Amino acid sequence: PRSGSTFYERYHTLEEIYDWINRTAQDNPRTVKAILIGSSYEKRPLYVLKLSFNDRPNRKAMWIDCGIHAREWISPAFCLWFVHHIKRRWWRKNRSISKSGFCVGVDLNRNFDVDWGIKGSSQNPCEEINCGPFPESEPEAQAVANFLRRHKDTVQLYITIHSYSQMFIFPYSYTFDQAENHNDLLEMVQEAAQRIKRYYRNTYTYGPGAATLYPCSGGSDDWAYKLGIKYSFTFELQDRGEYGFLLPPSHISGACNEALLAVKTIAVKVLEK
Ligand code: ING
Ligand code: ZN
Repeated sequence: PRSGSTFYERYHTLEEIYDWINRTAQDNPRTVKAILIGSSYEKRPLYVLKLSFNDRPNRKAMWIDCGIHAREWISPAFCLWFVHHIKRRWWRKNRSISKSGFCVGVDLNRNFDVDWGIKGSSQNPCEEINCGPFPESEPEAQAVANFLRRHKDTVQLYITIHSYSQMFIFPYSYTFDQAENHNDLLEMVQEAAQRIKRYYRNTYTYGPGAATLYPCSGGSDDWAYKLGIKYSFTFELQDRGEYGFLLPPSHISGACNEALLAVKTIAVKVLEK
């Protein structure tokens, strides 16, 4: 192999490709599935790699096959290239390498020290919602937590921006208990959503995380709230699933202007408290 070339810039033996199929499916259990569809004339397994964001039924699909003709080496190389390209765009976690060295990435929004590792998260480093080996194990989560600990008397409002689904979430996500200032928080996001509706004709839903989205622990907004930042929010920006994570550039200004209006609305209300 040419030195300096990556795995995807080389040709591979069938054994190497089988290893790659297994590894790719194991590393991306939610988005990549290996499905055995039969075997070759010489009894070697034939796999389909199914790529998807989630398992919503009746989604449109595309089929690509590579290597129908044995001597056309670039063809299977393209299939590996394609899967690599697609799954990189779908990455969610950070890039830390687990102790076993097998899978990459911790979900930073499960790594905060609030009911860590209990709900909606996984200890398995191969999972998309892996909470890491212990709370704040990740440098990114630790840096944010350290900064906020140092400045918790100054910072009155915490907002973490995600996508997608057009939602304003506030604590708690780790429990169904109501936050002590639940009514204030509700009033703030309600006002934000109403103004977005009025100015931009777009719908945002809102409420406490566990009840509105799903119960899960280790999230940064719950952590910041328990640190003492009484106004703590997760924004889920556009859209509601049409483009999902791959929001086209032409939608950036619309999405940001809506979020801006929400930030302003909430910030003004916090100042009034
Ligand atoms: N959503 C958040 C997630 O990390 C969330 C939802 C909010 C979880 C608050 C925990 C606390 O799953 C996205 N889009 O990542
Ligand atoms: Zn997110």
